[in-house]
Formats: sequence, C-alpha cells, structure tokens
Amino acid sequence: MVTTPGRDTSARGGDAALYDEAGQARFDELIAEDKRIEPTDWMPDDYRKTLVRQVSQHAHSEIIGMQPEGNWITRAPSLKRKAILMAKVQDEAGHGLYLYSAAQTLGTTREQMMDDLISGKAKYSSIFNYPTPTWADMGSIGWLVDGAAICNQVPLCRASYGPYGRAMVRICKEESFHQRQGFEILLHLMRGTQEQREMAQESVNRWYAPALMMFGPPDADSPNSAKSMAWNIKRFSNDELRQRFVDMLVPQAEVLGVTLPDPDLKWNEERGHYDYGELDWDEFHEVLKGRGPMNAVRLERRRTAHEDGAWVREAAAAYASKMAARDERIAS
Ligand code: FAQ
Repeated sequence: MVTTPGRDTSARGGDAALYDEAGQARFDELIAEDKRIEPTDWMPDDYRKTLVRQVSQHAHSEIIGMQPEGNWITRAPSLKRKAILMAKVQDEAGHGLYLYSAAQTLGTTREQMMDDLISGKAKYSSIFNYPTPTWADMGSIGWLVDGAAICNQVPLCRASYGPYGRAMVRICKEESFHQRQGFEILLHLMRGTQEQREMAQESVNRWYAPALMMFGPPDADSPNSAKSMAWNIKRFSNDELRQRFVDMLVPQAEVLGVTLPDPDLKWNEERGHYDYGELDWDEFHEVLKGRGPMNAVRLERRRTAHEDGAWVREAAAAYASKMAARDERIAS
C-alpha cells in the first residue's frame, strides 16, 4: 500500500495488517530525530497500543486518585485547608480529562476506557489502593505521591507522542504545587505538638514504600520499558527514576524532621546515590491483582459515581443533538 509518508491514518483502530512501509520509515525517522508523532501521522500498531495502555492507565490513576483525598474534604482542619484540598482534587479531575482526551486521539473512546476501568479490567496506579485514616495522609500524599508523580512525569513532557507530552507540561506544573502543599502540611504538623509530629511520622511510615513502588517493577521485571524507551515515550527506566526520587527525598525529610522508614537507606559514596532497601514486590503484585487494602472500595465508588452521573451524560448528549439539528436547520 502506497500512502503519503507520515499522513496515513488507515491504521487507526489498530489493524496490524495495515503495515505501511513509507509510514514506518517516516515514523522511524521522526523517532530517530527525537521529533513528535502527531495523531494524524502513521504509527505502528504496537506504538499506538502502548500509548493507549499507558495514557489511559495514567488517566484512570488521576480519576481514582481523587478518592483518597476526597475522603478528607469535609474533615479538613480549617476553611483554608478545605479550599486548598478541594482545588487540588479538582486539579486531579482535570488531569484525568486531559489524559482521556489525549488517549482519544489514538482512536479509543471515552466509553471504552470507562468500561475497562469500572469492570476492573484496566489498571490504575497501585498507590491509590491505600487508605487515608489521618489528616497527615493529605501531607504524605502531596509530598510523597505527588513528589513521585513529578519525578516520573517531568520526563514524560518530552514523550514522543505530541498530545501526551503537551498534556504533561500543564499537569507537571500543577503537580509541583501539589507537592509543595503536601510538604507544607507535614511541616506544619512537625512544628506542632508531640501528637501531631507522631501523626506525621506514622503517615510517612505508611506511604513511603508504596510511593517508591509507583515507579513500577524493577527494570529486570519491566516488560514494557525497553520498547517504550526505544520509542521515546519513557526517557528513564523505572529504577533510574526511583533512585532519583530517593535522592530527592532524603534532604527534604531532613528539613521536615521525619525519618524515612528504611534501615538500609544510606549514602553510597562510590555510586553518588543513596542505597535503599528491598521493596515488598509481593505486596505490589497483590495490589495489582485487585487485592490491595482499598481496591474494592475504590472501584465500587467509581462505579456508583458513573451510574449516578448517567443523567448528566444523557442530558449532554440530548443537548448536543438538539444543537446539531439546529445548526443543520440554519445551514439548509
Ligand atoms: N501501579 O513494564 P512496566 C498521580 C504495571 S498519577 C499499577 O514497568 P510501564 C497523580 C504496568 O502498567 C500516577 N500498575 O510498565 C496524583 C504494566 O502492566 P500492563 C500514575 C503498575 O508502563 C497524585 C506492568 O505493571 N502515573 O500520582 C504500576 O513501562 C496524587 C509492568 O510494568 C502514571 O501513570 C503501578 N505503580 O511503566 C493523583 C505515569 N507500575 O499495562 C491524585 C505514566 C507498573 O503491561 C493524587 N505511566 N504497573 O498490564 C508510566 O510512567 C508507566 O506506565 C509506569 C509503568 C512507570 C507506571
């Protein structure tokens, strides 16, 4: 099949049989030159599938990620804290929406992605399957979870797929604010009473290891990394980013006055990095299989919210078709 290089959209929808030699050559050239692939460019089916997988999982993580903090909106300790938390949770909703839109440019639909999420087929970040029993958890989520998200996502601003990379730029700016507000919550607690300091430390103890696992399995067990890195989607491996995160956390923990719960954490002069202890990968895989502490609750909540929102989707569709009919009448 001969097509205009780089403009063939016939492979949309994922038919691997629609191999396009010229399109592939143009794609390879763009990747080699570290340029962007845009939605109308021809792209290999596997590249499209990898992106749909990663971008939709990322979107689901933002949407499910609203729940652990949403849990504290009504109980935030002051009006100011409540307003900040509410704004943060709304930001996460926005991130989910940009990312669903980016995934839609790859030929998948919002309905398909939502069905996959609420049926339990799609993955979302393991971190959101842990509970938030104390106010200090709002600090730990901001400091550790948003901190890990930034480490992971800043390189994604240079992802080869244009709509994903561009969405990440704005997302990272907002995550950076989120990380600081979490740090500030913990700092405030650490400068408070003994009880508040203990609450902050107890929360950091629970969130530290799961936050390190957000970067994904060790490189040797990461089946998707090699391809994603060859395609300039991922720029660094899971372990490289995890190390970067640990190195960033240690001085920040000193400022806060909290202890990171890892007896093996120590500076390695030779490597120029902090060594850290083995993580519990069995726990990670259990969470991925849906058996984490909050998996069932998170999915049930999402399902209910989806069902409760059916009337909004129906009303929006009815309004859109009314407007389309009106536009047609005016045009004819
Ligand atoms: N949780 O081969 P790899 C946030 C899966 S957003 C669950 O290494 P890959 C904002 C992986 O999907 C947080 N599953 O995979 C916020 C794959 O399964 P599959 C989300 C995980 O894609 C803050 C399998 O394991 N961020 O926090 C996890 O090359 C506060 C093998 O793994 C993103 O999604 C995990 N932690 O690397 C919101 C960033 N790790 O699909 C609210 C974009 C791995 O083959 C409050 N994503 N898996 O069945 C990425 O950078 C990558 O997808 C990785 C995984 C690094 C997550």
